[in-house]
Amino acid sequence: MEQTFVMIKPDGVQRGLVGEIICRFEKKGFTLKGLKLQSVERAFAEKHYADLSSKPFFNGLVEYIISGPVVAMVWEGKNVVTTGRKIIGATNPSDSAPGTIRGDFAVEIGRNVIHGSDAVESARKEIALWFPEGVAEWQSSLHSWIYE
Ligand code: DAT
Ligand code: MG
Repeated sequence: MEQTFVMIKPDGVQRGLVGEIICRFEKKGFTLKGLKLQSVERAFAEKHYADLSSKPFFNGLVEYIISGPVVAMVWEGKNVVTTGRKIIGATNPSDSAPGTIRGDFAVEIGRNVIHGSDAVESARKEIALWFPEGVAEWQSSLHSWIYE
């Protein structure tokens, strides 16, 4: 089954949005496979965002990610990468639809509360980076009520 990496950024943690965000993925029917609160080092944040290292906002982005603890998660389910991105909403909260996490809880692109992998391949890389110890193996007892 497909997995994605989701991170609640330091603003989401500081603003007390952890429960609300987990709730949205849980209620959708996705399965939580990994979860930890963690402060990350600069080099680790740079590795996570390596693809953006040439962007003018890269340094600010890294400063933001290391400014406080984040909540790193792995969620599993059918099409969870694409659907997870829809639950999260557009990168710039000015464009994120109401009902999405960024649409409901963020105003600025540099404080957009949450990260979600953008493709199955990047999800695989990000899960390996953030959860080198591996994730839990379990199946929800609700599985047959969510999948036909
Ligand atoms: P996303 O987080 O939606 O996958 P991304 O991977 O393009 O977006 O960029 C990673 C983060 O970098 C994004 O969540 C916020 C920040 N960012 C992106 N574009 C930006 C810009 N033009 N100005 C400032 N920050 C930006
Ligand atoms: Mg991205």
